[in-house]
Amino acid sequence: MNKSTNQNLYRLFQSRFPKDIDNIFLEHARGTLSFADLELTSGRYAAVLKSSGVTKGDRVVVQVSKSPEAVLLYLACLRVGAVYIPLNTAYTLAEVSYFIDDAKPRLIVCKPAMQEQFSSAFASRGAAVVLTMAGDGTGSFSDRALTLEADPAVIHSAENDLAAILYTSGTTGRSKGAMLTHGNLSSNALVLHEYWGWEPDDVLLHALPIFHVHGLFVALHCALLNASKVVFHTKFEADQIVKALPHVTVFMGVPTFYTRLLETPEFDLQTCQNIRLFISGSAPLLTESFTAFENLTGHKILERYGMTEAGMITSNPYEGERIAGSVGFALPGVTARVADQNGAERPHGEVGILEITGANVFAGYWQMPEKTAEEFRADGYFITGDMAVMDETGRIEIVGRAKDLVISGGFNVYPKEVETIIDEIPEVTESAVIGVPHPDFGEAVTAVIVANEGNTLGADNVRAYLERKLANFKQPKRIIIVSKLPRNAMGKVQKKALREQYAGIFS
Ligand code: MLC
Ligand code: AMP
Repeated sequence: MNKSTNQNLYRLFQSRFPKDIDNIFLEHARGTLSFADLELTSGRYAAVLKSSGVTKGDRVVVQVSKSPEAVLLYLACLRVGAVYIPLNTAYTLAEVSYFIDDAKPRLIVCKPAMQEQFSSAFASRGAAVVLTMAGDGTGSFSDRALTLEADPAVIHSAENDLAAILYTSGTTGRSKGAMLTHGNLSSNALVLHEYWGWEPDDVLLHALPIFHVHGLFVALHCALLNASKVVFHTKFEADQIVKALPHVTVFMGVPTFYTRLLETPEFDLQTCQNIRLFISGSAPLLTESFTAFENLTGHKILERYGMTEAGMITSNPYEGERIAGSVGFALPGVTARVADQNGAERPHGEVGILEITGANVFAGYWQMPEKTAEEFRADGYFITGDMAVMDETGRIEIVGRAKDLVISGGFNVYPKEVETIIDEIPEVTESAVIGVPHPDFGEAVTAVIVANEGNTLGADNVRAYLERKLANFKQPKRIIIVSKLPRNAMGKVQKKALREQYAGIFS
């Protein structure tokens, strides 16, 4: 590729705009937004960013409700070369503070209700500006946009320039910012668009959050590359999705979306009459769900596998066989191997850790060169931390995780982070947080706690403490107080034994 050409991801989207720029891009609860609107308003938003002092490489932290305007804000950040940092809307002020300290943004965009708290908490931290954006798009950000001319520019970006930082929690309990470049995002989007056979008339139904890879990059980027219309729901509500599905051709979701659809009486063959492709990812899709879905609708859900640090890594084939329990093959441009603890390749059919290379693999963790080095092999392979088996044809199955991680409804929860906060409670001696099978969320965060001797610590006390400190989806769905935790001969808590003991509590 010619290094002098502009590798800005927004440029790529522009190159795919439809011939008729008045075609609809987003159809949402308040109306529609055309590609012409996208270009103009993201240009206005770019002008707001610039007038707020944001220049290339500056971080912009965004914690706002899902809305069409929030999508335009992301695109505006691309246009000015800012580094977009979306945060889960459930994060508490305590959690957000960590990200602000770490990322040192030039600008924060938050919900209007949070403006006062954010301004007073972060003013001293050198974040120059706090602007607001509500779920209906109003707020000081769009007020300012109304006073400015659209800036038509798309800043020149190299492949390696940062486009976004997405925070992922870590096994140490400390979040790491995965740095994603324009090149990472473009290459993955182009591959997925091709691999999943996007067709000119495709319409995407979008119900995922837009602060994670799945909803923000995978879904939106494919639609933008295809100049497709996106039917945009601000959250997943099964009854609303059932009504919308007959009018679209592509749907993407986490496994919980599919189990909830299967439980909705109105969801049937008719609902799916125009669907070309159902895609699932972010957590394992149970074979029972895959089969029940096929029996009801005739559709084999296409399961793919990915992660924040690398976007999409593997996918079941669009044209070939989609197999339940398998995540398919390494995507074109991705090389995958199953390795032992030292990075040596394991024979086909044997379990090991999945390691990958490719243009999709991130540029490292923000200001954590040592952590970054730990997660890469000397030959450049990134260690995913997922346990996998590969057969002789290259087909991959994810069979477990080497990292201590719970995935609940598609959101990652690192037990260490929850344990650290529980252990702050003076009446707690120690705790172990585990994931337990859950019919709706796949896994549910469960805390097993030992209280100090003679103490009457109750689950309610723990809950009240955690509420202030942790996002709601990280809070234990069950708190169990015990007299001691099982340990092995080395004194290490045996989480496997706990997972087995409590495996049935939600069934
Ligand atoms: C909500 N709640 C959850 C939860 N989501 N609890 C555990 N796990 C979750 N995922 C809790 C809330 O805390 C609240 O608790 C109650 O459920 C109702 O909240 P809600 O907001 O009304 O929930 P709901 O809308 O039903 O949300 C469930 C969901 C949502 C499954 C629709 O979690 C969701 O959209 N998940 C998608 C996650 C996602 O996009 N992952 C992609 C990551 S990218 P209480 O106690 O207050 O009532 C990635 C890479 C890749 O992993 O490969 O894609
Ligand atoms: P995140 O860090 O939020 O991007 O989550 C990435 C993790 O989600 C991966 O490392 C896997 O553990 C898990 N994951 C994503 N897709 C799948 C899938 N299809 N099957 C099993 N696990 C998955």
